[in-house]
Amino acid sequence: MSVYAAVDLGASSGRVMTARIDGERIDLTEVHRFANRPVRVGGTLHWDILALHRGVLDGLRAAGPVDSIGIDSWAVDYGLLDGAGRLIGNPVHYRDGRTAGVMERVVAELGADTLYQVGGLQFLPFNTVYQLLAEPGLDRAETLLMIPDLLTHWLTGSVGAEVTNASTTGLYDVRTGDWARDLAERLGLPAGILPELRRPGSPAGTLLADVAEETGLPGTTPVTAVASHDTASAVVAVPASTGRFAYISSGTWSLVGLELPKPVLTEESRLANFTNEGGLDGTIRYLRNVMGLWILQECMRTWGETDVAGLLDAAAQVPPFEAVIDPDDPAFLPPGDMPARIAAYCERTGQRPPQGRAQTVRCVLESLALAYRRTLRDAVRLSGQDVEVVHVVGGGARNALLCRMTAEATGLPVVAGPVEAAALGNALVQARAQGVVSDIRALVRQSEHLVTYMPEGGQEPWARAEERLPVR
Ligand code: ADP
Ligand code: LRH
Repeated sequence: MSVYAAVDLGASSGRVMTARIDGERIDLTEVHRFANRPVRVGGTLHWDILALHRGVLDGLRAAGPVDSIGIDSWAVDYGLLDGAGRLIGNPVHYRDGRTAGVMERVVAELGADTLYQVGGLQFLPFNTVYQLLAEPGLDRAETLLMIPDLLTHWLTGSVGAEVTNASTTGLYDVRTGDWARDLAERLGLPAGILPELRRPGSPAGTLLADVAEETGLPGTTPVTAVASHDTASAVVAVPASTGRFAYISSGTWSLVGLELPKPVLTEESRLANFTNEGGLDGTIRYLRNVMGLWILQECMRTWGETDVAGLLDAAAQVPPFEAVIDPDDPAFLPPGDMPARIAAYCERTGQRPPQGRAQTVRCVLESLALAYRRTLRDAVRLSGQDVEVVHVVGGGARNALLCRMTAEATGLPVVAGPVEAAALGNALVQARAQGVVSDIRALVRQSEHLVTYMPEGGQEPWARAEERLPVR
């Protein structure tokens, strides 16, 4: 029996899980979960990075002795170290407004095509490259570490840039699999701060003496670079049994797309705003960021409501398609009063705003399912790869109403689970690196309880609802 600690930090919560693997099965146990609450100070929205580090240490203590540790987190955000290895400022949240206008300026200077040919990324205002151009601490910086690399550094002292997360920066060349140093220089960014790249499965050091003391673990415990972008780890654990599958990694964001052998960098793909992020073993995660359950989370925060199951039950009872929104409208990106923004969107587009909480939730879920329908259709068209099943993984796999709507809207069977896909993918990459596992997806299929939703009812009402949305 081998045991791995998977640290998985999502935008809404962090967790430390232990994964026990006997070659036939993987059993995941949550040993510690903590809220990930951003903090606004001096007008800037930050991650509470020390609280996250504290959560990692507490979780590792709760985990007990393990064969290896791996860390994954959300993408694009980073910390900068000075020449003495000290953190310069507290990492800023990708939803902070400091990048306003930066992407537009860079696109005007370099051209969208140049950027897309190199990075292959969806144009999102918070991509690391745009954040760095709005970064006051850059002139003192010696090293850029993405969030999982920073937390790994604090455990081990080692410095490196894991590739799946590096691929979300806009400074990584998706064609060569190396940093795009030329592009960095052209933008006036110091390419010297980009650390050596690490592939998932490679060693990332052993625990520092103070970390060993704090966690009660032996200092010889290895830390392994996993597919450290949480979405990459989640895709690793998609329990697909065919190559013709799509996935929706469903949490704060919905990452909707395909796994491909090579990037799609066509003009059409750029105009459809698809991303080509790096996956395990050189695969490409060809997907789009759909705003996701973030909108529901912010509605609940606004209402002071914590019972998600109760809200979903109520939403299932109200009439369909009263109002639809484009969840990717930039109005929904920053934190705030989402019910009011949904109402404003409806008024702007000549629709009657949802009249209560259940109606609002129904509107959000139907609008997400519609966005999945559009996105998957585009992904298939742009990549030429056909799809026969949609796998929903992450916390959103627990949302039966949304899974049912997704099956209807796409006309495809939806297989829901695993919920903790990112932690599973994290642990399984460690296990594979130690030779304990060979076929990751087969092991997930054997171990996890999955629920299938068949597309009942025609796609007709979805096609009509789609016509109410702006063409994009
Ligand atoms: P992240 O990694 O982005 O923090 P998660 O994968 O943890 O996100 O998913 C969180 C989401 O899962 C929540 O926003 C919520 O909508 C959904 N969720 C969690 N539990 C349930 C549940 N019991 N029923 C329906 N949805 C749920
Ligand atoms: C999901 C995620 C997504 C990124 C976003 C910033 O947690 O990593 O893949 O685009 O956060």
